[in-house]
Amino acid sequence: METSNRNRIITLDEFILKQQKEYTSSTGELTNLLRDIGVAAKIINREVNKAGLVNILGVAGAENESGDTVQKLDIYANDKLIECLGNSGECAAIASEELENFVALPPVAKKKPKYVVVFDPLDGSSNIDVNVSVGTIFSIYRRISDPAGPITIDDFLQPGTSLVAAGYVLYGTSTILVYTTGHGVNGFTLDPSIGEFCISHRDIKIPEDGAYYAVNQGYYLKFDLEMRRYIDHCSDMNFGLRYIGSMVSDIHRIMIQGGIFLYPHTRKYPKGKLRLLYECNPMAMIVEQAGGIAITCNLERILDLPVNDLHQRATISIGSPKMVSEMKAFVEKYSAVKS
Ligand code: P6P
Repeated sequence: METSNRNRIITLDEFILKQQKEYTSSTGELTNLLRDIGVAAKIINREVNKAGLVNILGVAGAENESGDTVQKLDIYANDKLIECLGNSGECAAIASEELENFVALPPVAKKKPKYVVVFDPLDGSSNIDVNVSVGTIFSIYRRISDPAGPITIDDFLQPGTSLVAAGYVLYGTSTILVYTTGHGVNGFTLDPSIGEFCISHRDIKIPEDGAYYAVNQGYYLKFDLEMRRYIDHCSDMNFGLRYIGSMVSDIHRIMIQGGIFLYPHTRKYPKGKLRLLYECNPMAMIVEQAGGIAITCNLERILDLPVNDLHQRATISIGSPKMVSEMKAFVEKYSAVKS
């Protein structure tokens, strides 16, 4: 009896290789890089799942470049990503939300790496000690500096439109890796019994509309008029407020169920809290590839924003096209009134 091909296990590695063959331009380096990230995700997942049992809970004491208190698991995830990205020799350098500056990786014999990788190793890490989902966010640029010379900061200060790939790993009720190389978005769920990420969400398309909004309601009175009026609209429409304080978790829910995620500017974060390089750009590429919209609260497209600093912040409104368009209408109406 012929088994249905559609239901057979397709691992992340097999899928990446298949995608490589479909795009003649790729010569295997990106495949190796994505595989390195998959290995790091499995290792981080193992530690996240037992964080309560070993002495990696709690705060490491330091503050990272963004002023967030660093959790021990942040550091572990950061170090594992760097270690795994050094395996195939396809990554020339990394920039991490946990580190002040970029780090060039040691060369691997005969390799001339043409990519740099940017990551937030454990986003939402304040949730670790209370057993709420956290995530890893990664994105990949081609290096633009002279291949014969050293990596420069310009290799990282590229707009989101230059991204080659972006993805996230959500360490939740199950562990899922979602990524895009610009040809749609696919999700792979980790099967611990075989230690493989297996395809579970093919060609993800974000719902056109939604009934959930994600914003830190506690800052309502600190938002500008137009954002308060849009949030009032969400409440008038009886939309559900879902906010986990972990961007990967909030965005993944929106990718599946539809909705909008907002982080406007506040007095504490006049330029917005979220980091353009480590959080906003990768999430914007993924959401746009799934048919959604990602703009700032001043209505600029996230992926078009010039990147001037590794730890640059941005405001963000991202999610279902219909909801982001409605938010846009409120900004156009009320910010005009305000000015
Ligand atoms: P707030 C986590 O620190 C993070 O960078 C995102 O994952 C999350 O969406 C946001 O900040 C939460 O910020 O100010 O609402 O606690």
